[in-house]
Amino acid sequence: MKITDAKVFVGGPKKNYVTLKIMTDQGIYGLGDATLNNRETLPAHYLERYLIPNLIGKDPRNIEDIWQFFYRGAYFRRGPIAMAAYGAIDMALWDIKGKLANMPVYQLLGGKSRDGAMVYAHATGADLEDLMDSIAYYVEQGYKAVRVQCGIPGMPTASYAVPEKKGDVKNYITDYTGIRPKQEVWDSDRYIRYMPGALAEIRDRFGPELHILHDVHHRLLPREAAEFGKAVEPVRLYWMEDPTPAEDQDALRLIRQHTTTPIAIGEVFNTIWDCNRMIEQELLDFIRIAVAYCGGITHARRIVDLAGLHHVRTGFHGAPSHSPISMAAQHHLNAWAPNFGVQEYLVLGTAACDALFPSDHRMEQGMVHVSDAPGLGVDFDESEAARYSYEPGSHPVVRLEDGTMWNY
Ligand code: KDG
Ligand code: MG
Repeated sequence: MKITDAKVFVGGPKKNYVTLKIMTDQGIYGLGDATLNNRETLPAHYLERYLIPNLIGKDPRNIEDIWQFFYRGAYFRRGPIAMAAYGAIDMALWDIKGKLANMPVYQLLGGKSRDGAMVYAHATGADLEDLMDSIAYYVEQGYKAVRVQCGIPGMPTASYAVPEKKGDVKNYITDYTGIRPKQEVWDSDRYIRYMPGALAEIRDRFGPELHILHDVHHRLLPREAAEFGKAVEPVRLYWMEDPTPAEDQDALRLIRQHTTTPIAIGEVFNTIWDCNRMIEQELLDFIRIAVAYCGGITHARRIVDLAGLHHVRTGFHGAPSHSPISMAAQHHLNAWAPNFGVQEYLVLGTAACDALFPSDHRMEQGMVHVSDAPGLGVDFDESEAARYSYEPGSHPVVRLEDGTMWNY
């Protein structure tokens, strides 16, 4: 069996999805997602220019060897752009293998460990009252877990994932007005003074059963994060996400020594080498990698297995930038992983997105039920894809009030 061709498509409904389609001499094709939010054309270019010419003629069943060929063969390894491109190839090859075996990918991984995988929604508000309405909306729909973010009184601008005005649903992931970023102003002190009380009010209002998650988005110093984690202990958060910038694996030790609030980290990691020390030293509770820019199913599974040895559960990244293809790859891993925790899940659920990526993965009452179709269980409609093209966008940048650059 041989790979005969592969194509890359960039675009989607209000998204720059990077979709890879690998064709074979047996008429079976596989789909992968190489979307790297706001840097979408780079993995696309890497695939088209460097990787696809080396894929043609290879046997698509040799998933491991193809992964190693690209990773070890590159010399300049790792990094989000390369790992997103390898990840798309890897997903597409698992899709092909599943179609060949006439089995859904979760069966090839070892079968189901659960019937449904718990997901969490994003609730947001310009202020606490606005956030309460947003949480209530998701709770009424049956979600068992909700991430909560709200505006901080006195903060000069809206902060991470928070709308400027009450009732606004902010597209905080990407601003499509161009590649020059908007600017947010941040003040850790105001945040640490306000947010623990707000989280306590949310717990009082929604009761003990709701899983409450909160994303600090890399904004605090280790000592501040330790103080924050300690202050929110009575709320019993499901997790405190990205308390400090992710590059420093050892920073988590100080936080850990001071608080039992669970720590989730890893949405910017690309390889096992970005997180092996923190996992082995049990400095985190949830690993947030994304199959999309972590080298695909082959490499993500290695991280999940290492995590499982150290009581670390999964909480895969699932921001709206992930296309339904990599979300499907995660649904299969979530169905299998013995150490599954929760899946971030943003309901894009628009008719346009469903038309571009038809699938029968189902989300009901805050649980995803994986499709039993062979392979990844998602298709891609090329005639729909022809309606879209790349639109430049960017994340905001963050500064302190005196102008110092800070972490988005
Ligand atoms: O592209 C960056 C976003 O994916 C990120 O800001 C979202 O932190 C995020 C999350 O937890 O979904
Ligand atoms: Mg996050």
